[in-house]
Amino acid sequence: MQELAVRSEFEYTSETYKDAYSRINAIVIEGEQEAHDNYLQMAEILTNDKENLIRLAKMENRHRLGFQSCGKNLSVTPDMQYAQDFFAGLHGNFQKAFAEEKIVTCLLIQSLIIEAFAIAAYNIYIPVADNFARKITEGVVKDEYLHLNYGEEWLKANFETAKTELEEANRENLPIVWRMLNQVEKDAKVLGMEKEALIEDFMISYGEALSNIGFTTRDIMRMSSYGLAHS
Ligand code: PL3
Ligand code: FE2
Ligand code: FE2
Repeated sequence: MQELAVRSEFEYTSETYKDAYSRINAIVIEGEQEAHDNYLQMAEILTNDKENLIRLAKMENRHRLGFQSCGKNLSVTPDMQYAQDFFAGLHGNFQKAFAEEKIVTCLLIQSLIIEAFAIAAYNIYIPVADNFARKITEGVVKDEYLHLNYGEEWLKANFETAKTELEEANRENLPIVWRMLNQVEKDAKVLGMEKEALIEDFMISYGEALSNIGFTTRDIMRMSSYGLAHS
């Protein structure tokens, strides 16, 4: 009944909590850094929309600084090497797509998959966060909806030409997300976040985005299940 209110400040300073936080905090910092870099790279391809994409990149930079201060506030040193390894799969696929100027794939990876993952993580984190981190995360998650919307709008406007590449990019990248979720499950639980809740929130944001872009319910069901069975 009072579950939300009973997390004491003591838990946030326990060694168990701080150990899990050193990885989760690093993941979020690395994710924001990569998001920043990804929007700047996309600005090089979508030159018509350059200003807008640079604006999004700057927001990601502020997010990174915010989460760095959350770690400092708990006297936690983020394990950045762990986080770089965590993102290696999506990072590699984004860089490959960028080199081939496959902007549809770049948008799917960053603006749909990574943003929906961030939205799920931040929404589930907010009710169990310490007061300092909660305020920061509440501000950040509002921006992430704008980023998801950016990808949605672009892909919706180009749906007919983007459809095949979107399906292919979904098939290659969604299984990576399920693996990332499995990898983070234990640490997330220490912070009070359940894997099922993360999956549910992710599927809602990602599925709604695919629907707004123009996919049918049938398409969305098929696309969402890629990789789930084998994760
Ligand atoms: C895009 O703007 C940012 C990308 C960040 C990706 C974050 C993924 C986080 C997955 C880890 C789940 C636990 C999150 C805890 C929240 C502080
Ligand atoms: Fe962000
Ligand atoms: Fe973002």
